[in-house]
Amino acid sequence: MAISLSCLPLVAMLLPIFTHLAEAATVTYDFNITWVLANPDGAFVRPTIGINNQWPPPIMRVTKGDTVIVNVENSLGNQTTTLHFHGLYMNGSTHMDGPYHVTQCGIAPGVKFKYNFTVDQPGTYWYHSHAKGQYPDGLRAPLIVDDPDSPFKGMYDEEYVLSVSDWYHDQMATLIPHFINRRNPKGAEPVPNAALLNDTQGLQVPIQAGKTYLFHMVNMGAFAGQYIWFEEHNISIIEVDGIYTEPANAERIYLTAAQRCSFLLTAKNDTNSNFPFVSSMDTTLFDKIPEGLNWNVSGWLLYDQSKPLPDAAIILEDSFQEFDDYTLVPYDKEPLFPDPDQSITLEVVMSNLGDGANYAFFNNISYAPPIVPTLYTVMTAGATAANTQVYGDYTHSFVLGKDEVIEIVVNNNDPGKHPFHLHGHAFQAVWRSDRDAGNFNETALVSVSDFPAAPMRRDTFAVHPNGNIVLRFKADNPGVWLFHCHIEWHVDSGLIATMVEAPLELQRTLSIPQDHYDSCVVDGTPVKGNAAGNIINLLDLTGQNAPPGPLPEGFTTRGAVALGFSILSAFTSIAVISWYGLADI
Ligand SMILES: *[C@@H]1O[C@H](CO)[C@@H](O)[C@H](O)[C@H]1NC(C)=O
Ligand SMILES: *[C@@H]1O[C@H](CO)[C@@H](O)[C@H](O)[C@H]1NC(C)=O
Ligand SMILES: *[C@@H]1O[C@H](CO)[C@@H](O)[C@H](O)[C@H]1NC(C)=O
Ligand SMILES: *[C@@H]1O[C@H](CO)[C@@H](O)[C@H](O)[C@H]1NC(C)=O
Ligand SMILES: *[C@@H]1O[C@H](CO)[C@@H](O)[C@H](O)[C@H]1NC(C)=O
Ligand SMILES: *[C@@H]1O[C@H](CO)[C@@H](O)[C@H](O)[C@H]1NC(C)=O
Ligand SMILES: *[C@@H]1O[C@H](CO)[C@@H](O)[C@H](O)[C@H]1NC(C)=O
Ligand SMILES: *[C@@H]1O[C@H](CO)[C@@H](O)[C@H](O)[C@H]1NC(C)=O
Ligand SMILES: *[C@@H]1O[C@H](CO)[C@@H](O)[C@H](O)[C@H]1NC(C)=O
Ligand SMILES: *[C@@H]1O[C@H](CO)[C@@H](O)[C@H](O)[C@H]1NC(C)=O
Ligand SMILES: [Cu+2]
Repeated sequence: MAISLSCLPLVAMLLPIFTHLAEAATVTYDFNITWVLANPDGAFVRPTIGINNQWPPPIMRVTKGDTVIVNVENSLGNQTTTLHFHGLYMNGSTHMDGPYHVTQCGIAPGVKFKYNFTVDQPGTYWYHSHAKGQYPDGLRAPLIVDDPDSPFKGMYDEEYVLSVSDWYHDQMATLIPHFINRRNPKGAEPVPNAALLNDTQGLQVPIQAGKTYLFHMVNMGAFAGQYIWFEEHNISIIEVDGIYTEPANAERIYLTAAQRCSFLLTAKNDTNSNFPFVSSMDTTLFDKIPEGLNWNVSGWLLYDQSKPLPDAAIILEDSFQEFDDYTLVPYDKEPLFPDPDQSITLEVVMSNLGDGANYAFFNNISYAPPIVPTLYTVMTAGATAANTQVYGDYTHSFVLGKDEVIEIVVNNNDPGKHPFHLHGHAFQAVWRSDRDAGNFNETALVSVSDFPAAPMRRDTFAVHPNGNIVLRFKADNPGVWLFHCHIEWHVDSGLIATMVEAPLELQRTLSIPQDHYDSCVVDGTPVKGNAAGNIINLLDLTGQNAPPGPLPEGFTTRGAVALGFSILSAFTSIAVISWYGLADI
């Protein structure tokens, strides 16, 4: 293990030089997932999930066309895990996508598990745990795919990877039960304790006068969107979420949790001073700003080590020209997909269930993970796999036909922003309303020409408070793909739907390696039958996992809270068990 790890940076550096000569390479990572102590904001030492006893975890760096092997060993001792490679299409390898009880079983403590996939797309991605709300505990890092054929080759001198995130002092295993709790009936999300740039604060980035730098930025936070600006330097956006764009000038960018962006930054021609840069958490997401919170983190473009490091200026909110990612144009100008074969409308609702806690719903469904991972139901349900019922009432599954054009309309009936992410695809972002626009109403548009001719594509796109978005994609990637809000709190409280794409084709084409099934044995997870594990009657969901029942008729939230205190105290632990209890001893 030590050998391949220490070789990796070297391999990564040499690869781009040889790509034109070499066949696509196989890049192997050995990831021993372990608890380590870390103190990235300088304020609090805490147990953090690292890799090979190090934190931050390593940046993965491969070249377009490479096959990637990630040998995972879970050495956490007390938590189950999985890894998701965010933004990679996993074309032909949906079983390597990672979400817990969707495409695999949990990787229990002591278990080894191999991810094996080919990367055929360039750009800026990240990998993170996709189990039990776990990644904010540290198990997340950038994943960069170098592109020998980039249209922007030659337009920059150096590259930097730069992550941004929020940071909590408490562990998710502590915070989630406080969040999903009858004592928090409005569902106020825990507010981060700090913001980090590259998993630290006060980062110094060496800059040489006159050079142009390509920055790969990733927001790998749990919750907060971030505004990022470099004092007295504009940037030129050239890629978002793996999709090249026509270069777009910006004074300041906004990245929601899970979004990425590459941009060019041209250095000044002199070294007279160093310049602060700032990442500032979007405090409109927070119910309440805790006393003393510093929601900013800054670093410096370091032109000259001997010169002072000035404090970041206090910038007035309206002094920036706002940049809107909906206006970006993809470099390849892929035209707007035609009218959809299937249109799915999802309304975002926050409401209380019978335990008095606050849950997130698409329409009337708050997600609960199935007993049998959805992909394994696809593989064992025969012709019934084309019937959404087999996936249960709480996975919120939609069956998509091969190569259909799919439209997803999200109507946000909530006063918060939500960044929506689709696995397995980059979608066309064909429409985004302003805040408070209410539901999408196609007939109220002047015509379809209100949609861009070549819409921006990305894999994570925010809907404004009480507004709406419309997304389109082509179902050309057989697999089981989640669609969910990427605020990890809302994943925990159920804001998830499941796209089951071309299930019968999957049955014919996919073969799942034995170690995946072996992990299920340790985890005690059945791998056959419907969402409830019924192999006799595939439409009988008796015993399926479910969120708590509805509020009793006539109870207001306030009433439910009082009721919760008196007689339903057991339910909170049931809700939490659906995220923790299955594998955490
Ligand atoms: C993984 O890490 C654990 C905990 O540090 C250690 O006991 C184990 O030997 C490591 N595994 C390998 C293969 O190095
Ligand atoms: C798991 O282990 C870590 C590291 O020792 C510890 O901080 C944490 O409290 C433990 N429990 C859970 C439920 O994660
Ligand atoms: C990865 O998958 C490919 C294609 O299925 C297979 O040929 C190869 O042997 C696998 N590699 C490893 C290390 O398992
Ligand atoms: C951020 O950290 C990574 C990993 O250590 C490093 O490769 C990269 O250069 C850093 N980025 C900047 C802008 O310093
Ligand atoms: C940045 O762009 C804005 C808007 O295009 C422009 O007004 C400003 O002068 C530019 N600033 C720099 C430092 O280039
Ligand atoms: C730096 O100097 C070069 C060559 O004179 C010029 O083309 C470029 O615009 C200058 N860059 C800046 C940021 O002023
Ligand atoms: C964070 O930065 C913004 C923009 O400069 C400023 O308005 C705000 O006061 C800063 N917040 C804190 C806590 O310093
Ligand atoms: C949601 O509503 C639909 C349509 O009214 C109904 O068929 C379904 O049973 C409901 N699901 C849940 C979980 O309440
Ligand atoms: C949609 O817009 C049309 C045209 O403005 C209007 O007549 C119709 O009532 C609207 N529908 C809804 C559901 O708001
Ligand atoms: C998946 O691969 C097929 C066959 O090469 C291709 O037609 C399709 O566009 C790919 N889908 C994605 C999402 O990359
Ligand atoms: Cu959300």
